Amino acid sequence: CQLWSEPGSFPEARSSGPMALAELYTQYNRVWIPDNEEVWQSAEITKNYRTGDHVLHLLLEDGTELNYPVDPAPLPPLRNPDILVGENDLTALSYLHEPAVLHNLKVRFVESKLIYTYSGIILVAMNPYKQLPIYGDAIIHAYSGQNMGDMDPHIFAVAEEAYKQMARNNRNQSVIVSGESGAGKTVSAKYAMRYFATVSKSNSNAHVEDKVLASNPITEAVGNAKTTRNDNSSRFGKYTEISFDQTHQIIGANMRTYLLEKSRVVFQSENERNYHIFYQLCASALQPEFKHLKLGHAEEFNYTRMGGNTVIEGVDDRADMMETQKTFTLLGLKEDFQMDVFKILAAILHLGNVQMTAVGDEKSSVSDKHLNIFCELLDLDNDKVAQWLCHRKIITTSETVIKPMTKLQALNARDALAKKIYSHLFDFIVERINKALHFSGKQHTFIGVLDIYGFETFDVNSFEQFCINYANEKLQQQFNLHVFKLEQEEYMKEDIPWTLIDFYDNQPVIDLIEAKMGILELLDEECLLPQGTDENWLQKLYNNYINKNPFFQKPKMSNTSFIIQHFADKVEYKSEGFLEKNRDTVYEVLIDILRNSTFHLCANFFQDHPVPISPFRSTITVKSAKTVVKPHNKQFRTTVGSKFRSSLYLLMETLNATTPHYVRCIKPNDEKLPFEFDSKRVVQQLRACGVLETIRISAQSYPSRWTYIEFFSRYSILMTQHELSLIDKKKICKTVLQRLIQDPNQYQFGRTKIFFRAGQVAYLEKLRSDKLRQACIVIQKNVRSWH
Ligand code: AOV
Ligand code: MG
Repeated sequence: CQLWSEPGSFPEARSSGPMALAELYTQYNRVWIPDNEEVWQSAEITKNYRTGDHVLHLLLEDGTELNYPVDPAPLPPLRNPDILVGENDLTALSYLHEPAVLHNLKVRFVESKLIYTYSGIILVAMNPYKQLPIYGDAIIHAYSGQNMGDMDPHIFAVAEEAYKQMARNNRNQSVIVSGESGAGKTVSAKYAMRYFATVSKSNSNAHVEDKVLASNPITEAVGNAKTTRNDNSSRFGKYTEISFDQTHQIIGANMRTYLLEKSRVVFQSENERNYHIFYQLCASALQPEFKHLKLGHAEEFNYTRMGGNTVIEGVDDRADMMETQKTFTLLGLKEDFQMDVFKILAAILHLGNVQMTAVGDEKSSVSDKHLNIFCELLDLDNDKVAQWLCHRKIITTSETVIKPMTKLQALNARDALAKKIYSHLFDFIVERINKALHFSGKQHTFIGVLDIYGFETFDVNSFEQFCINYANEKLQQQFNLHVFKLEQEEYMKEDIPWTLIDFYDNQPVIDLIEAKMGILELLDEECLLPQGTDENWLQKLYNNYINKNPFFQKPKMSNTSFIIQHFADKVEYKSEGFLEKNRDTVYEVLIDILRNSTFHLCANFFQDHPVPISPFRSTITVKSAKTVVKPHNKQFRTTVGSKFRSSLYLLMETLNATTPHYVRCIKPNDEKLPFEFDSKRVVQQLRACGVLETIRISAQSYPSRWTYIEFFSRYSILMTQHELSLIDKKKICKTVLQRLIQDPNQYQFGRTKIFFRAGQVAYLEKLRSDKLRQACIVIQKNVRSWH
């Protein structure tokens, strides 16, 4: 099955059958031809095409005439009749292909300022980059209780559909939001959550909806950051399950997070920032309650100033800090608990400022005021930390050796420690929010909202992109299978014989990544070898897959990368750093020191079985943590890749047990300009996020579905007097259609609807307009003869 990813290509199966094709290339009909700037441009046919002609005679919109070569090249895609343009459901288009979809979205977005469009079961959401007055409570109430098809497409319509189906079928639902960075996933997910909170306000459990919504600003403070693509980019995936009781009122929520981008804690590219919370804290450094953290301006810390710009236009970090504190309080997290969190964050910033000094080529040393503050904040022994930041312990079967580290190694050890502490803090905060949203009653059903990172491809792609794209492969498969199942159900409902649809199954790519002897397993194996290297691992990949797996390639010009043919695009990954990122190890001795801290929160991060601390209590009793015996810590054995694989597996299991609703966000331009439509960028995303793939599945089956009544009223002009005299209208439709379209494979008669293959409705439209034109000519002639 061919992927529809090359620009300008479109398999014929997606337009009409060959019979209808040639017949439709007649004068005045319009086609789409590839265009360098706009991806596709419209052109009118100036001369009827006959099978065997080598060119198609076209007139471009700027008045240029063009002989467009076609044989053996395929005929260009046909443009839909104008009656279909601007449709709020893309699958209502008769010609289902890329230019049709693109044009329709553009007309709606640019001319009508409509950001939402359906594509079958998907809601396509274009980011307007402008506040629109379409999200108020009045609009929520307008959508509440309505049917999806009766209202304009909207995120609230999708939310309503999920809510209604949950209530009607007593079944769990999911709203799955995807799209590339900056496309509007987080905003959409929040609107969906607000919808649920508003329509299901509970009377008894005060503020529970407020608490559920409050989880967003907190996770954004610790998990979002400014990137070059998005000032508020989520650097983790999130699935929030909102729980409802029997009366469909919210009773609580629970959230699961996926793979936080840890590297950001210690490194930010130019013009990017670390996590928002650090800047919020620095902006509050002079407040009396934060004085003991010994912080200052974000410019003073390595971990916050690296991107070169510590402020975001339009963002007030100090005000946001007050908001963060307020939200923590709303969630019931007391002030001294909050202060513990801030202490850890401050400690990380001080750790980042710890300078190492090279002692000769082999050794390094450290003594620094920031190290003192770090140790003071986390209650650690200064000398021990200084010693183990610059040395490591190597345990062999016969002996234990203490080896000095070079300055670079010591800096890496410092950064690894900072990342580890932060990721524990992140998990801990999520856990506490979950506790705050926990409920005592019985959950009847839930609606899950998934806001995950979209498919990514950069100039240089590493382990992070590999994981993100793997997650997207899994989601795409979940989606394909679902669409396929729905089609099947619709056919059964309409008593239509089941025709096999050839749909794109990405299982082979998923196998390449996660199956036995797949990329992840080979990576884990290499990580276990003491002498394992990125190069050796890559060599194993080459040996195993080159010329054996069609989804794996070696780039021609590189020996350090590999290419995967993802469903959305080919991506080249650089192997450097995969092992280290997958292992994610910190020197065990440093961990031991932290584990034995008397600062309970910090010590608990590193226990296998943490001692419970109540965030709701205002005093924390400190049991001597020194007595804790070091357990065998399995956590350091599980690799990041295998953990991610298991979490995705669980996510898929959850999603599959719910009724899914899909939202695909599109970023219309890279400049964040309001209502600006960059066709190239939009097409790229439509290809990557599966919108075109659904269209393709639709196009291969019966994309157009008309009820008998609809068909009768629109096409009665094509019916003969004799046909119209029959009583049974359904029978008339059948007779007429059999006469008009000879190939019985182009349509199916269902119980209530007629199902058409792609292009057939356009063909009927052409017959209809020809007939109307003839009728006009006859009328004109008659009028003339009267004069
Ligand atoms: P993302 O979640 O998809 O990116 P966001 O939801 O953070 O993207 O959206 C990025 C920005 O686009 C927002 O901060 C808003 O300024 C704007 N925006 C998005 N949707 C709307 C809307 N419906 N109305 C008005 N403005 C909007 V990422 O998390 O980076 O993958 O990682
Ligand atoms: Mg986001």
